[in-house]
Amino acid sequence: MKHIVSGIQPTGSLNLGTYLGSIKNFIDVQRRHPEHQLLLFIADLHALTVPQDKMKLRKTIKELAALYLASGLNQDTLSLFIQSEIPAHAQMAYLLQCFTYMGELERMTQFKDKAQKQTKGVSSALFTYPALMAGDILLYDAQYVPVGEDQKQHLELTRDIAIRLNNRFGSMVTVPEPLIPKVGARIMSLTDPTKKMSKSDVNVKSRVNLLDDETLIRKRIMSAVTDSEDTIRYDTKEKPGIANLITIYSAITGQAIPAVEATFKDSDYATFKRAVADAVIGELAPIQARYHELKASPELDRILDEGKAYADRFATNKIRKLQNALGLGRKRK
Ligand code: ATP
Ligand code: LTN
Repeated sequence: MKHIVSGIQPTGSLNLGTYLGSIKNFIDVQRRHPEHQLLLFIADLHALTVPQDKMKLRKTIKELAALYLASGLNQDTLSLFIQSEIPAHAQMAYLLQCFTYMGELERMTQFKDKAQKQTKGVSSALFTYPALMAGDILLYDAQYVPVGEDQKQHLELTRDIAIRLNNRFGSMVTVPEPLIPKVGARIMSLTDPTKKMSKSDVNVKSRVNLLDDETLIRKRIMSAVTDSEDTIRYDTKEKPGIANLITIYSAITGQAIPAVEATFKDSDYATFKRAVADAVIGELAPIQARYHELKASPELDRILDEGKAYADRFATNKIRKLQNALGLGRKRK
């Protein structure tokens, strides 16, 4: 079975930006590669590289798993699991650190950005994060790795490490290819449409969270920052607020941007915003219903157990193969 692997960090509530930019992309990747198994995991070990609150972390892990499932991923070709439940991830991270150079890690821009934001000291795990991520991917011989543009550098390092292992030990791992959405919908903040919609924005009015109720979604969209021109056209420079609402509407309905402009050319902003709110509510309502159903049933744990069993078997074999090649311990089958 060929594998596609990706991880998501359990560090906050999912919002419309992550849904349209990331979850929808996974669904699309599954549709384009029906012969591959998608191994999707909640990257809780990655989350631990910066301080986390125990109760919040535990809640977010389950919430994320249920939301991803509720969003319409095809379960026939999906293994969903929790990273820390597979010991091979931490083992592989250590082994790969022995094949990753300081200079390579020092070049990682995400480390530099995240390290700067830490007020109480920077953990060494934040520095070695890319080796953990490389392990996540190489453990499963992933052929493709769907990620956002921000993860491109980590993927390049993963490929370098894979090639290094193969040069040293023969064919040890598959060299993965990133799948980066080309024109992925970039959803902007509702209060400052020049910034992306983000879960770490202190202003809660800047986003729609996937679990917000209908009244709140309507309120957020109706009060989204726009301009005073009162014509609906796509212009990210002059009219970033309206352009963002057009992008949201287009991403949800599947209508191309010019078609959205044409539909609303005679509408005022209030009418257009009502239509965007209706589209968002219509998209999220079935996801929320399924989410609550999953959270209340044993199905979620069953799915996570199945995902864990599939991943664990594959990953344990790979670790053993690498340990044997390295001369660690006693030779094992
Ligand atoms: P943070 O606030 O910590 O930067 P975030 O809200 O940007 O977090 P991430 O967890 O970094 O969310 O993003 C997960 C994935 O979702 C990434 O692949 C990213 O490209 C995508 N994504 C996040 N926000 C948006 C957005 N506003 N529009 C499109 N895609 C997004
Ligand atoms: N670093 C990624 C999450 C992540 C991941 C992975 C993605 C961890 N391990 C393996 C793809 C493959 C992020 O912050 N978005």
